Amino acid sequence: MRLSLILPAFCLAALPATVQAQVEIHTPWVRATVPQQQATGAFFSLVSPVAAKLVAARSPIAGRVELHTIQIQGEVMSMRPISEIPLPANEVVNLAPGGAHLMLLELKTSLKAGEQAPLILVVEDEKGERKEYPLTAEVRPLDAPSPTLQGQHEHRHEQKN
Ligand SMILES: [Cu+2]
Repeated sequence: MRLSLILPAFCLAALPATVQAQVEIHTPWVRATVPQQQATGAFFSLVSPVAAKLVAARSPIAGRVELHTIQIQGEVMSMRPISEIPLPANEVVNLAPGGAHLMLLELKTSLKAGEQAPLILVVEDEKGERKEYPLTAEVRPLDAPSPTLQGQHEHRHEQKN
């Protein structure tokens, strides 16, 4: 008998790891820059079918890319590099303004809204195996609101970077 696999329309579909351990990456975008700006943030949502972690990223348009988290102390918000971002199995992990994000540093070009920016994400599973995910992120205006996935509530803090 043939089993039919019905996938929900949204992206929380969990396929067995043996069949498909592909991390889904949704709505990748980077914030546009002004001339001379050296750094900008990259944002997206991730869903991994198995427990994994985002451990690195790189881009041909940036000298280096860091994983950042936001710390808020009183009125002051600051960014701090972190070594990894956990991806619990089948959970939507949002990298969004005001929270964890990628920081593209030492930019080699300015980014205008509507352009495309290449990014490569490196995800490591629990066995320590790494897989790379090349993607293309849309450059959005400096004041772009962050998209949310599945109507999830999101706290947003304005960030200038
Ligand atoms: Cu940052």
